[in-house]
Amino acid sequence: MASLHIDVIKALSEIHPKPSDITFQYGTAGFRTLGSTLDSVLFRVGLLAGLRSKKLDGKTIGVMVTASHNPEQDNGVKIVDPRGEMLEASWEGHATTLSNAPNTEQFIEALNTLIQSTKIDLSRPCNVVYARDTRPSGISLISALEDGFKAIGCSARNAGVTTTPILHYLVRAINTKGTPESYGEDSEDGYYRKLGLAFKKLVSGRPIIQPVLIDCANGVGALAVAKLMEYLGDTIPLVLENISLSTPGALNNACGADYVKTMQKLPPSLMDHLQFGQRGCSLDGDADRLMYYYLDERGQFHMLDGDKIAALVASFIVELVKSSGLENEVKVGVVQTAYANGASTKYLADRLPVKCVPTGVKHLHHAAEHYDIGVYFEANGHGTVIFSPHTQARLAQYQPSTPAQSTALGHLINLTQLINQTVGDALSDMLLVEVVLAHKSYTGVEWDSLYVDLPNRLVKVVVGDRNVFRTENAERRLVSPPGLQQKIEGLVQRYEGGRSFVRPSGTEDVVRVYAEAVVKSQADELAFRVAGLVYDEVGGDLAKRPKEFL
Ligand code: NG1
Ligand code: ZN
Repeated sequence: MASLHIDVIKALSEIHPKPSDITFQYGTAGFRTLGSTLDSVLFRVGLLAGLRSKKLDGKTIGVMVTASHNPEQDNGVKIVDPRGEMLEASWEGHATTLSNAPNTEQFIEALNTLIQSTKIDLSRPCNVVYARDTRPSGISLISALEDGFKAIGCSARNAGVTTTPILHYLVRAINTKGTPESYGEDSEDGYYRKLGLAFKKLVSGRPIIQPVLIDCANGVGALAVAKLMEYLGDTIPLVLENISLSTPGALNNACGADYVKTMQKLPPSLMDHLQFGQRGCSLDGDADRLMYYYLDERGQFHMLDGDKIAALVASFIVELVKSSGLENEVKVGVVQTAYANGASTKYLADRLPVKCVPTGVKHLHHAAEHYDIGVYFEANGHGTVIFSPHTQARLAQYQPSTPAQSTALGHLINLTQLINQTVGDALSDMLLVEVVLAHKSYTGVEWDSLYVDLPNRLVKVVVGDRNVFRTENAERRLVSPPGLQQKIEGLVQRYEGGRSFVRPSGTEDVVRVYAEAVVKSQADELAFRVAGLVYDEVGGDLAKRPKEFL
């Protein structure tokens, strides 16, 4: 029976000591906190990824170093399972345990416990592929990670500086190479080629696409979109903004998808760049979120968020399935979270099955797998479409009986190639949106008018311990602290079209409060009053109570 190389692990672990005053947690988006505190975590994740690969008989595991839409000084790391999905939930706990072992000795003990409890055969090979976004702290964090790979002795492929979705793509492509399920060439170029080719086929014969402005959030998306453009030819003119990768502090600062969604306005840097009526979109720092928008002729800002993308894309796919003659056997469904705008849920539920799940991509992804074609989007712009293996096989062998059916079938097959089915992908989603708009001859205006968003407001409340807030019913009701839910409902009743819910964040030490109402000022007021209830509940200091929490 092979065993760990204790001497090697010891020596390397001593170079990456755990800070004594920090407790780490592998949350919904992996580990995420100040980049300067993460050295030991990265080293340990290196070993954990190696063990995960051994456990899965040498399948390639992905490791992505990023803190997505968070400020530049933050960083993070998450592990990607062999099919390109998020790490299996039961291993999140193992990651947390390993990261918190106070010293080398106890870290090795924790490793041994993990190996025994999960029955890992150390003689198996291990393979990983890893990448980082453009954060300056990523450079040294990557070398800590590489020390972890060295300590466990795994073969590691460096995918360099790239987007999160490209890393997910690579993981699936490597693991399916040479099999009937082959996902594509296992290289970054292979990814661009696959998307570019599918896009060209899908827009061929459609009217010329007007230039789209892309806010790259001063992040890695700027590099990726520039490369993608080489494979798109002249099919779609893209104008890149916020591409300063070397300006300190610029990443996600007053730009990017999270800024647009939270502030519900145009990033100031785009003010004189976006023409009236022109479509613009914002990526986040690792290019897995996408928010669209346009300015109308009065200069008013219209946001087209993840819910609007879901509505556009799901309706289009339903139409294609129908036109191809497959509507009785291929069922399309949508997955959302409680943050989905109530108007979007109504629009979608009138047309197809809609499921609501707790926040976090893994919940959405897994629920979407239950449909033949599952469309999932978070309101913040993270989402994708997944086609079940059975559906893909059916599309491949189906014999259409009319030319119209054949055209629709061709489009569906091309969509399976255009869409990054492993995870939400801003680049792939942007091309998908443009395909649908081109097919429907929609501008932003027609797309926006599919339904009218209910005014809404999202606020956060800083509390001592967010774990006292527990929820049920896909996070739409609080079960703890006792009595608080009734108070919230009492308030909600007083607002026309009122809806509000409270849940602890999975990525920050805060409680989030969401509210909707028919009128914007009422949505704001409801959010702040519920936030006030939350604040009072946790015994917040009245003197420090934010004054807007009425
Ligand atoms: P938390 O912090 O749990 O609300 C946020 C987003 C999620 C998801 C994760 C991962 C909102 C309200 N929440 O989670 O949807 O994207 O970050 O990045 O947008
Ligand atoms: Zn992101």
